[in-house]
Amino acid sequence: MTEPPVPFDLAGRRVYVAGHRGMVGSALVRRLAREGCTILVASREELDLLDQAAVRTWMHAARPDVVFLAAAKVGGILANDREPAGFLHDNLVIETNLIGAAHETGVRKLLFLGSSCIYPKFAEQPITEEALLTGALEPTNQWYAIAKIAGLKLAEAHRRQFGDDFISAMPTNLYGPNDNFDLETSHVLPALIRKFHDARAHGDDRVTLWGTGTPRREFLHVDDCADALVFLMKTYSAPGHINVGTGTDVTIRELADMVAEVTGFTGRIELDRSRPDGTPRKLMSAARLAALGWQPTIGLREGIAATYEWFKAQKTVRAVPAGAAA
Ligand code: GFB
Repeated sequence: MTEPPVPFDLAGRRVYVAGHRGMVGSALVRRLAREGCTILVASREELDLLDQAAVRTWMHAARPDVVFLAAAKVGGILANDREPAGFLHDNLVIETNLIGAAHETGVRKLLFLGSSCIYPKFAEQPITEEALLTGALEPTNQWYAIAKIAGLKLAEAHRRQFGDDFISAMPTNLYGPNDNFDLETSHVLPALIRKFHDARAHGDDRVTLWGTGTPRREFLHVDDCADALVFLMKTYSAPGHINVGTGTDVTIRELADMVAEVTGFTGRIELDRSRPDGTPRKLMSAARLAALGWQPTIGLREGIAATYEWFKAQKTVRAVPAGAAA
């Protein structure tokens, strides 16, 4: 059952985007420019989100009315598998600091950003919001998943205990400008853009895919994601989290063929089966968000081409090394 829309206007509000330099945070800043609100941001040097006292002090001084909690330690399948303590600890601390300070300073509305990896490894596809906590998680990213599940539950607990209007959104795999292009710590799509681009630039005739190429993944352009998050902030106000995706998926091999075609790479694609496949599939149901009235607009081929144009136009791109906060 989908809740009736609860209009919440952002015009004239003080809107804090936590994680504004990241891929999602920077897309939110771009999208919020159209809302007639005051956008608040804090650089890592100005505010260490892992420091509870600093977060409370900053929030009391800045007094945002609205918070988009897009700050997190994020990474691809290898980074998650190699840094379990980092992914669990840092994400728990960031979310508890910000949600606690938002409550303490009377923030009117907060949106917590999770991830599709919160769902069981073998959840029935497409995955509905009700599948949460119905089965075992994918081992490689269970640490990040448990932190994100805790965050969405904390937002729900604040609504239940204090009446705080805190909501949660669970986006699928995202890609676009300001992504992380480090070949060891990134997600698959930016990694493939960089691999095919470099192979073509260096005249290499082969590119290596991790795993078997058979897992399926759903990909949403980050500008579509930011539009969905602003839509939810302006219309949704209820306990349950909402999936944010496209409702369609491709195999990793199909994705690789698409990126090869966009980058003009014509060599061979090889498989490194020593690397993990992770979850075989994690296609989410987009029905609840569609019922609220939102649809994505950027197709995958179009989005990859636009991201590649952005990538080529950068002098340097973000490459977050292992162990660093994203
Ligand atoms: O995007 P990815 O790292 O994360 O991997 P997940 C997706 C699939 O792409 C896996 C394959 O089956 C990888 O084996 N793959 C093939 C590659 N070549 C590459 C490559 O060069 N680099 C990478 N990274 N993958 C993440 C979670 O899972 O999903 C995060 O670990 C988060 O916590 C994110 O939830 C949304 O999609 O498997």
